[in-house]
Amino acid sequence: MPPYTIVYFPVRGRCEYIRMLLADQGQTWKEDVVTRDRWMQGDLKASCLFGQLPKFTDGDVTLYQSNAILRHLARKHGLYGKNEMEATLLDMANDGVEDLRLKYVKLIYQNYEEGKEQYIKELPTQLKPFETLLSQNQGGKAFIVGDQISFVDYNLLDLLLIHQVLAPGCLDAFPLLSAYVARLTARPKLKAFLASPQHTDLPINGNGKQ
Ligand code: GTS
Repeated sequence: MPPYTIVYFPVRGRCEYIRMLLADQGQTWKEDVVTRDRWMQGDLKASCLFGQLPKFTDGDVTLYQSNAILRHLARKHGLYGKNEMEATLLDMANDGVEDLRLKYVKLIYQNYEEGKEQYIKELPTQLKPFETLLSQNQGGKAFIVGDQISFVDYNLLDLLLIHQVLAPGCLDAFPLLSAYVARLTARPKLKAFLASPQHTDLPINGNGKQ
């Protein structure tokens, strides 16, 4: 029995970076898929701390908030940098990822038709900080921070992959980010996960927009 369970809607959404971390770290987990009908019954929502999914269980521990789940797993699996300074830089980078993810979610769920063109126009400005961060760490040849993979790498990789679907070619002007995506997605366990039906069969978002 795997110790981990992900309780979430049948989408990649805010769980795909958690799944990527688990898969790449050789962990197994159980999926408790919540259909729209089940969610609409209301009792599960009422039982969730913030009234939202994902919910994540690790043995007896129940967690909410995808970034907190990611950080919990990072602490458990040694993915939070080698020292305090690296952990601080990882927190900064993860907040940057979350800022752009929130903009993306707003576009997808609230403003897709009207906002997409402008969003894509402004995307280079949004992506540039990550190219800069990479360039400051071993010339961009390693991870987002330090010389070992961290929770932020999974979060950033997911963010970049979903933006490549929204705006194919959006990384073309960013050689370090492009190479970073190629490098990470070639990691054997991650590559296998990304090619598996567990990933490919799930829509990115809950409303069919991507
Ligand atoms: N900050 C939360 C996190 O990171 O976990 C946001 C969670 C969230 O927005 N959940 C949405 C939800 O539960 C689903 S999704 O946007 O992640 O796909 N929506 C249903 C509801 O009733 O609010």
